[in-house]
This record gives sequence, structure tokens and C-alpha cells, in this order.
Amino acid sequence: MRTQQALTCGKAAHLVQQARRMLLHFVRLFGLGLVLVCAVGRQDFGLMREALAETASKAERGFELRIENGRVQLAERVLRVQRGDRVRLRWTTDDVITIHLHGYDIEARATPDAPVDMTFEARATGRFPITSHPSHRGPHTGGKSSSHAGAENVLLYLEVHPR
Ligand SMILES: [Cu+2]
Repeated sequence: MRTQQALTCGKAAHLVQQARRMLLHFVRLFGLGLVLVCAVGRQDFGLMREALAETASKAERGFELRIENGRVQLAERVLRVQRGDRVRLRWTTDDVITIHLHGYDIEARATPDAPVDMTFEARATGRFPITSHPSHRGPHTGGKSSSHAGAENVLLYLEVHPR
């Protein structure tokens, strides 16, 4: 009876030890898993940061445009951007002039004193003329007013392409 008890005791102790060992093993595995998850997570964050940086660099489009004698000093008269880009057109001019981006209907009065910016988000796709108007005419409404026709001069075209 005593030996039986001792034997059972021994068995129980052995079982407890085995359980403890298994628990330790489990904790170790769990720890390893946690470390792996953290590592993968960090890599994901890295990829996300790269993707964000790429998006940011794609979205900002700046153009320096110089008007002399009523013409833009550029070889090609088309500015190409992609839908969703944040566009900044910086104008300098040798004369006082009103610049009008059709479609987006943005106007800016340019003077030789300082550059003037047009900033906007390219939401609408298409080809939009950028025209100059004699400065004394002032802003016009709509694209087909009689004062508009004839008085304007196409400087450039803005093309907004789908992504
Ligand atoms: Cu116009």
C-alpha cells in the first residue's frame, strides 16, 4: 500500500514535471510566434510607408511657366498630369495678364512683380485650354460669352489622364 502510494506519488510528480515542460515549450513557441508576428508587422509598416511615399511623390506636380510676349516659353504646349494629382502652376510674366484655366475655371492675375500660383486637385480628366485675357477685361462667366471669344489666346493645354 505504501509502495503503491509512493509509486502513484512518483507518477504524479512525473506528470506534473511533464506538464510543466510542455507548458514551458508552449510558452517558448508562443514567444517565437509573437516575435515573428512583430517582425512581419514591422515589415508591413515599412511597405506601407514606402507606398505612402510613392503616392505622395506622384500626387505633387509643379510647373514653372514663363509668359513672354503673350506666349509660354515652352517647347511643348501640353502639360500632362494624372487624375488625383495636386497641381501647382507657377506663372511669371513680362506683362500684366489674366490667365484662365478652362474646365476647372480658375483665374489668376499675373504681374511682372511676383509669380502667381494656381493650385488645384486634378479631379476631372480631359484636355483643358489655358488662355490669357487682356487684364482690363476682368473675369468672365461661362465659356461662350461674346467678350470671351476673340479676346483670348491659348497659352497651353492641360491634360488630365486617368490613372
Ligand atoms: Cu478664358
